[in-house]
Amino acid sequence: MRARRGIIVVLILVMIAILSLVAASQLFIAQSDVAAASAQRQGSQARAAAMSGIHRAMSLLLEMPDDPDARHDNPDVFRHQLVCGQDDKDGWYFTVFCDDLSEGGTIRFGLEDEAGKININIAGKAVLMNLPAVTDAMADCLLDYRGAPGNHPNGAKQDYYDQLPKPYQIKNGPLATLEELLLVKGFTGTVVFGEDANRNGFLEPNENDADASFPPDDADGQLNRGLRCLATAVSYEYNLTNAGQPRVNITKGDANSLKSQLSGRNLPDGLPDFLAAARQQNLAILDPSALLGMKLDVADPKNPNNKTQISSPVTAENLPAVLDQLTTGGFPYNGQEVLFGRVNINVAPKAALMALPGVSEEIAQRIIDLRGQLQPDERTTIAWLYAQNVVSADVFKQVAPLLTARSKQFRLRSYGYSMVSGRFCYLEAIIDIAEGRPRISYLRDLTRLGMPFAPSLAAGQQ
Ligand SMILES: [Ca+2]
Ligand SMILES: [Ca+2]
Ligand SMILES: [Ca+2]
Repeated sequence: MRARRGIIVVLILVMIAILSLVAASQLFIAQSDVAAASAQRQGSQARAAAMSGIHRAMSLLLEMPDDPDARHDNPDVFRHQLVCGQDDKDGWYFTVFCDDLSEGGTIRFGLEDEAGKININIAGKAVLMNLPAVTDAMADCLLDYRGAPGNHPNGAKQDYYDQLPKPYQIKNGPLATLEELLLVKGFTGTVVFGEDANRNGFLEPNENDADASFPPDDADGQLNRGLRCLATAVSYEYNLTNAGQPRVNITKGDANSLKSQLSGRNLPDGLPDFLAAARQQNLAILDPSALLGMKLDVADPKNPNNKTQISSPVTAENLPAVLDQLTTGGFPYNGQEVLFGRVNINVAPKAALMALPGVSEEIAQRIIDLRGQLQPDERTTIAWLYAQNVVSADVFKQVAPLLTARSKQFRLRSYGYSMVSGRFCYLEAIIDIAEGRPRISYLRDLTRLGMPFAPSLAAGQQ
């Protein structure tokens, strides 16, 4: 009897032990659920904070689409901005930034103009080869990859890609993103992204230790940023005047219809007659800049053997109106015309300017020095490049077809964070304002690259 009672006591004790174990583990599960929910909430808050940075950039572009100074480095709008909460203890912040390409620069608090870069879908071989680390063979491979016409002796056709361990089709068309360059033979991660593995604009120890750790680098104490800040796949604009009117195509229609289209366009006296005469002769004018100093032999209608020479009335003074109003055509799109990949002379960094034909380092530097002194209305066309004697008429005519004075797409990185939790979100976006209203045309989560920099640096506390 006593033995039975003893067994019952032991059984009861075992049951109690099991029940308390179950209770403890339930409690543990409940606690982990709370922790997971909190982490998830903080992750969503970090993402919401980073998205707020992108939306701040969109509203600035809506208000000031044509003010490069307002968007390029504006810490009051983009640096350590409180999104929700009260202060450093419970607040969520964003910082919007991009690379500062000036000598010794790290980051600036603003946006990058995609039109300030060389467009990899438009650039010819010579321009591509002027980009850092792009060889003759790499330029040929890119031309082959995008299906550019012509013979590219050092390129790679589909058969090369068919023999890769994981074969893929080449695009035979424009690349959608800069990252797509990584699919082109020769364009390695180092060429495209340089040494900046975490894409934060700062040189970290692993980015300056040669091959001791990823990424590969040259340990020279300088951050090579690769093509990322100099090349783009997404720059375009509608072929419109600054007032938003379609430009007049001087290579289309007969002489009379051209003349009637040109009336009321505020063009120099005599230019409609000159263009009508050129049209009558079916003269190929490749770009409105060609009208600078152009001469034309015109036959006397009564005596066709008697020819007189007429001169284009386009000069440095009236060049802005000529370039704003006239075109030699764009790419048809949605019932309008689009110009792809023109480089914005008002914002392009030095290395992008130097990739253009006829632009030496000295000229690139002069462009940069001078554009900071121009009035906003002088920057509305590219005419200042010639009117201010930065380049000769010959160089201007060579380079003008590749240039614009506008930007319509902007790249930025937005970092959302709290000062205490250690949670963060790191996004990269492209905002497109070509249609007027800003829209996000590209969004990529870079959070896996790690924290771009400590929140205290964004806050200016170190
Ligand atoms: Ca870095
Ligand atoms: Ca390294
Ligand atoms: Ca280096």
